[in-house]
Amino acid sequence: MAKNGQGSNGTTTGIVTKTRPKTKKPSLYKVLLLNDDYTPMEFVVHVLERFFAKGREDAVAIMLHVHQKGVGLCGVYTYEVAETKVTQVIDFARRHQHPLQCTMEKE
Ligand code: TYC
Repeated sequence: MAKNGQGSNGTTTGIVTKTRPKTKKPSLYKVLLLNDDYTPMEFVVHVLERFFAKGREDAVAIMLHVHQKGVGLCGVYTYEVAETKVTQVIDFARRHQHPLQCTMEKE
């Protein structure tokens, strides 16, 4: 933004007072998969490929991590995207009668 005034010889003078626009970085949320004793390993791998765009190798590694440690990171997203992923995974598992659970937490 510039505050301009007329110079005596017809020129326009001004002070440049441009400020950066106010942008806020959105908070990010981790989407986590939880282990259970019943959901088949292959189903979990499929979920990671389908909803988290993981390749086969990454999907298998994440699934095994969850199987061994109890919880694992699927991805980091803005609030609404994370919430949608959690809902989609739980719905998909329910429809296939698996108890697979998915949750999100602020990063
Ligand atoms: N523990 C399951 C089994 O032995 C496999 C599994 C892995 C389940 C990851 C859920 O998020 C999960 N069949």
